Amino acid sequence: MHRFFSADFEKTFAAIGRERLLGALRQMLLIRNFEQRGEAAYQQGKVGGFYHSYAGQEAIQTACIAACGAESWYTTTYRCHALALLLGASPNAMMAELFGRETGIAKGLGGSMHMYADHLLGGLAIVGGHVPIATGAAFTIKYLEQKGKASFCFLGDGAVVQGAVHESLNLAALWNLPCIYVIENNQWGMGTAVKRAVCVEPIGEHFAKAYGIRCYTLDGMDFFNCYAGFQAAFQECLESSRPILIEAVTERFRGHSISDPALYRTKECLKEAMGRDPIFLLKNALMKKGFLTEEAYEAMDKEQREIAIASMEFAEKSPWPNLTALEEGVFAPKESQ
Ligand SMILES: Cc1ncc(C[n+]2csc(CCOP(=O)(O)OP(=O)(O)O)c2C)c(N)n1
Repeated sequence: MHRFFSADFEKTFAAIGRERLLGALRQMLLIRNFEQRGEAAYQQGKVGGFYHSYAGQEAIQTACIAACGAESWYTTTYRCHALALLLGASPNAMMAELFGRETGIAKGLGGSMHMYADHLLGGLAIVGGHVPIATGAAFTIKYLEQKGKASFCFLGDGAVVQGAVHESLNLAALWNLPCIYVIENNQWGMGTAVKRAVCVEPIGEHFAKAYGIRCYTLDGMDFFNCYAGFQAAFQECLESSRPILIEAVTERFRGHSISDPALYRTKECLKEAMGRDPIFLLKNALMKKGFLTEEAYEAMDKEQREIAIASMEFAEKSPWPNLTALEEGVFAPKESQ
């Protein structure tokens, strides 16, 4: 059983305030609309490579940035569209990246799994492989004695049994590094249920205990629980300069990637998860408090949908990279003669 971080809803609500809550809802709607349009473009054959949607998980990273700011270092997996948007990447450049165009965030050469932004070290596709990078960023913060910063590392439940993850946790605990590891437990690693892949449950609590660090377990569908948990964890990390493990329990609404019909998950299971859609939970909380009307919500959703549609038009009109760009940014020592 997961024991969620206990936070006072009223206090959290009041502390964040109306404008920032509406801002968070707007960001979550941008992420959802961007993912829906990106997937549609993929279905039309306009996007190559893989595509992993963040739909369903929006509350976690949105709350993290809202509570902890954008000055820390961030690292995540191939499911990286949301974090890039939240850290300020332009929807136009991101859609152009999906379309493989020169105006894309990685000049059209990286694609869906390699989005970047200020303070976002990647968009990295090797499962667990990005965790040592985040640990290195935490080392830098400590070495340079930078204040008010931590290194946030998002990883999936499927990554937690990788060796690199455990070496990272051990070193971070041993060297007191300000690293916050966030396991986004969306119940599945591709088509494998977490219970069939990881020998202990809850993952966060058990693993944190093994490395002598603190764990926060968050309800990943609830923006308020995530906000309060991230805020407390960040504060604790800065004060103690100790790593922290967070497990955010969530559910992805789409298959692992776009080509996965997710036949391993029953319709009832998905329906139940979608009944706790993080966007609707936040919307309903705001409406209950009289901060939002149905009309205002519709207008906000439309505005974000239009941003996503405009990004597709921008991408479509953008030029393809020059073929010679294929050799740019590639490190290859010259063969000795
Ligand atoms: C080292 C390595 N092994 C296998 C893969 C293939 N792979 C890609 S995603 C994935 C599942 C990861 O699941 P999880 O960590 O739970 O993240 P989620 O996709 O659920 O966000 C696997 C096995 C890979 N990319 N890297």
